[in-house]
Amino acid sequence: MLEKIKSPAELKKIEEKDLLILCQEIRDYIEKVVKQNGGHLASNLGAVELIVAEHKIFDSPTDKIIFDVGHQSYTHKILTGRYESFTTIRQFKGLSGFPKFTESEHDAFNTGHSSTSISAALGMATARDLNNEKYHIIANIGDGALSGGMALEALNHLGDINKRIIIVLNDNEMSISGPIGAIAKQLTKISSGSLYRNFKYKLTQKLIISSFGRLIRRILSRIKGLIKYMFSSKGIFFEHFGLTYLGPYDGHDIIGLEEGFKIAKNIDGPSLVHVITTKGKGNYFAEENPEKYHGVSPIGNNKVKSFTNIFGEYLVELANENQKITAITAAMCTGTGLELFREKICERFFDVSIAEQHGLAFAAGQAISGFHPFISIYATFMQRGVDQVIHDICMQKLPVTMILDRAGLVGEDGETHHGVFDIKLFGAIPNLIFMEPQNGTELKQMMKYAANHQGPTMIRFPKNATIETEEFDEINDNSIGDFQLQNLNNEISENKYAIIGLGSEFNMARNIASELEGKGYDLDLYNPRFISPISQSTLIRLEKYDKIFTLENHVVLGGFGSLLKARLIKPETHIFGLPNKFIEHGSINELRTEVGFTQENVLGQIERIISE
Ligand SMILES: Cc1ncc(C[n+]2csc(CCOP(=O)(O)OP(=O)(O)O)c2C)c(N)n1
Repeated sequence: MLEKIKSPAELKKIEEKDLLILCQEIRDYIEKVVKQNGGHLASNLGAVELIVAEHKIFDSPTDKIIFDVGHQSYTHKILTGRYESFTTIRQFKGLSGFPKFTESEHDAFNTGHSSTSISAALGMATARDLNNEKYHIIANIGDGALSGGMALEALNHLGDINKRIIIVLNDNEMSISGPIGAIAKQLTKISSGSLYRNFKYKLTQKLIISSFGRLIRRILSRIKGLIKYMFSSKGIFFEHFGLTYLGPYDGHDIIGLEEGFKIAKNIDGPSLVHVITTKGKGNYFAEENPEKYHGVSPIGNNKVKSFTNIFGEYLVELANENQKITAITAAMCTGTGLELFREKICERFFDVSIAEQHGLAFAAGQAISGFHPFISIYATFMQRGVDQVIHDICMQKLPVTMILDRAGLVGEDGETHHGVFDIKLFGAIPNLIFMEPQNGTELKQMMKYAANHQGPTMIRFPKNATIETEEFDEINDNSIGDFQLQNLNNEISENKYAIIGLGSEFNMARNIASELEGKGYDLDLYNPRFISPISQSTLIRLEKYDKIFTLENHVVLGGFGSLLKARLIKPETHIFGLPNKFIEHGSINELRTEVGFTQENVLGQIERIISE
């Protein structure tokens, strides 16, 4: 059935009795492709019926369907003309794992970062009304994403301007980890009420077997929906924001959902359809362990130790020694390697939910009160917290250690997730010591220094696997900002050229230096460690070179090399890294090749420059 659906118009023709089979086909297809390509499994399995029902009742692309975060939009992609190309999802030049309006007119708004959907819907609604148009705007948002500050700011604004939008709250009682916060508690109270529970799945299943049963089911759903709409006090929380609350609906009962959406369509103002779904629905393992199956890697991926693993394990060691160390995550406990901390030192572990800005100011509050928080946030999500880093942490010189995980290219998650602007944003903030380690051992040394430093520190590292080696020179107050000369033959030399490989790119720099040495060119090789500050002695030392080559896993404009170049007078500085653009998705190797940031290419260019 599925392969014949080329657009939502064809979905609308499918007979009601066949919809359950269709949903099963969608689930099987998603599982098959995600096994192969990796991707968000549990969230997508949970949203199948919800999206089918939306496309039956609304008219995309005239009606605008927005997906918050966008990681749950696979069913939408499959039903909107992308059935065949879905096998390429997350692959280089294939479909994106998130909505992209360049991919389809049915993708109303690009997403990837959380909690933007209500703001976007509200903006679109004001534009629609100014144009005297009539279409519907639907913001699909999860209970996790609803905890984000932006979503609450948007609700606050909505309560003021009362625009006609439909918020569909996909409540699976899970963010990536378990639910956090007062809103989650409020939602659980609503969904655990007897009216909803009494009317659930078994009854639904029994009534949809015959067409007469389905008719009864539809009538009951309509009556139930209207009664709740008129008399229910369940959604009082949302009603305070001026929303008409509808629900809760069983998110796996298409008939009930359709009836709910029909009621919402006729409400002349903002409404919220509360839908209860099971994350991972239909897959035993994902239902049992939705945290593990939130995002999965393709089959066959070997487990290797990553910077993230080393960070998580070593932080527990440090926190065992120092009772003032706390760990903070913004809804990314597993992704940032903090599960062990959560398990072993739970009283000093804080998940603030999807609230990066709050998390940073919260860390500042702990730090000013004598604690030393380590807050780990993916580099891309840290973009949200620029002001908190500057105003709350660095200006007050507070001892907070900020970890930027997934810095650099991340691969298949693509442009919304690459962490390639952080040095541009945080690279030269007064009072901040900003570092990038070349491997796991150096990461530990940086963390150890950071834990004892009475001021703000930041450490970026990539998604990569890494190694642990013999100890490096210890980092101490006297060596802050010093680049480390790591010449292949361990000699201090008087070469004319220097190559400086930041963090994960140090390996490439070493390989290039070694290749060039074989060709008769001598370069001094530096492991800089520090993005900011750079010590006066290092700057003086670098001034002696004719040419300097820098390498970084970050955009070239405004990155490490640019900041260094701005501080040097004599040396001709050549910067290698990523182009200053939004880089698509694909494997990291494919992307590096696409943008020309490969060892072979950089080596060729450096050789050309020094042989001129
Ligand atoms: C600003 C930001 N922080 C963190 C994330 C990572 N993230 C992706 S999905 C997700 C959980 C979303 O939970 P919910 O909205 O309930 O959707 P579910 O996956 O449960 O369907 C998180 C934290 C993000 N996308 N954006």
